[in-house]
Order: sequence, then structure tokens, then C-alpha cells
Amino acid sequence: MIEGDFMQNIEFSASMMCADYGHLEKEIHNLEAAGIDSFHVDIMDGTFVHNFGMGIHDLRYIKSAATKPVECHLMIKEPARYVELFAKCGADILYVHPESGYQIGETIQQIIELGVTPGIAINPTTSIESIVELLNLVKRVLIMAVNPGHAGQAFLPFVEKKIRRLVELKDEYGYKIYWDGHGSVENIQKYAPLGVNGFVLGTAALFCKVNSYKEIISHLRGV
Ligand code: S6P
Ligand code: MG
Repeated sequence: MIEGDFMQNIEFSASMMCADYGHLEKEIHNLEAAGIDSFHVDIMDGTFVHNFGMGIHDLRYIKSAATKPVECHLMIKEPARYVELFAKCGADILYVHPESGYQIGETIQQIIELGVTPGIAINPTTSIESIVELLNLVKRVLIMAVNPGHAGQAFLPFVEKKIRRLVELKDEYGYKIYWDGHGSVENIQKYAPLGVNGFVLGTAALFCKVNSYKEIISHLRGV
């Protein structure tokens, strides 16, 4: 385990798609009491990805029950049509995929004008070269360590090269790097010291486990 202070500054976001929907309010309170930093809401349209995820009602409810920020990961085609709606429903952070729209730079500017923190989510097979200009606009880069669409997938190790490149460019462009997909204890311990600022926690580290959220998050923080 990496010692003390360093891990205190790593951010953890709970992938709410993996939470217990029968007790959502309790889940939110337990996660906050355990020290989670934010809530990650996966929005899917069945077209951009082959699955349906959460929607605006889930977002509204989570926002109303949470005190920590709520981030929306938009896995939908032409997100420009809906960013205002997601902002109105309480998203504090909006991630869009560069491949999901024709004028994604304009969409990111729209997000900024709405007063929401802008981010891009980068698929495992999307190159840094193809999105480098977008780094001028965003505050957050969400590295997909799995193909988007489902929880519980295996990590694609070739994303490491891209992470190293994004770490090199981080100070020049002024963004933070976040990890999404199979954020396991092993991956967190390996990639946080390389320069990943935060991790989305799903089934690999947080949900469907024997230990409590508090025990898991405390262990990740090394306390
Ligand atoms: C995947 C989605 C993610 C997952 C999360 C699951 O399309 O964007 O946010 O919900 O990463 O984590 P895990 O540990 O089950 O892979
Ligand atoms: Mg996600």
C-alpha cells in the first residue's frame, strides 16, 4: 500500500450504476460517510454504446440525496442536444466522448457556458493525437480502461501508453486525469503514482464486496 498523504489526495467516484437501487438513499449516505468524493452517473442511449444505463430521473434523485458533486458520463450520440437538460438536472461535471458528436468542441463550450465543469472521455482505441486540441478546453480527462457500455469488464492494459502521454501533457494544458473501468485496488496502486488523479469505483473495488464501503475506501487511502 502506498503511504499516507499521497493517497489522501486521490479522488474516488462511485459508479452508481453498480449501487443497490433498492436502497439508493442509504447507499448515497453510506458512500459519503465512507469518504467518497463524488458520484458517477453513466448515461447510455443504446446507440453510442450497446446498453442502456441511467437517466435523468436517476441523476435528479442522486443529486437531491447527495452533498458531494455528481458527474455524468454521457455515452450518447450528439450530446449537444442534451447537455442543457443534464445541467438542469444537477450535473456538476459533464463528460462527453469526442466520437459522439459532429462539433464536440462547440458542445464542450456549451457545457462551460452552462457553468458545468467540462470533461472528455477517451475510449481505449481513441488516440491522443486525434483529441489533443480538445485538451485546451477541458478540465478533466476520463480515460476509459475498458470499452464503454458495461460494468465488470476486464482492463485493457494497452491504455497505459496513453496514460503516460496524458500525464506528460497535463501541466501544459491544465487538466486532471481520471480512470474509468476496472478500477481495481491493483490498478489504483499502480496508476495513481504515475499521475492519475482519480478513479471511478465499480464492481472491481467497491460494490458487491464483503467489506464495508468505509473499510474499502480507507484501505485505498492507506489509512
Ligand atoms: C462503463 C462505465 C463505467 C462503469 C464502471 C464500472 O461503460 O462508463 O463507469 O460503470 O467503470 O466499474 P467496474 O469496476 O465494474 O469495471
Ligand atoms: Mg463511466
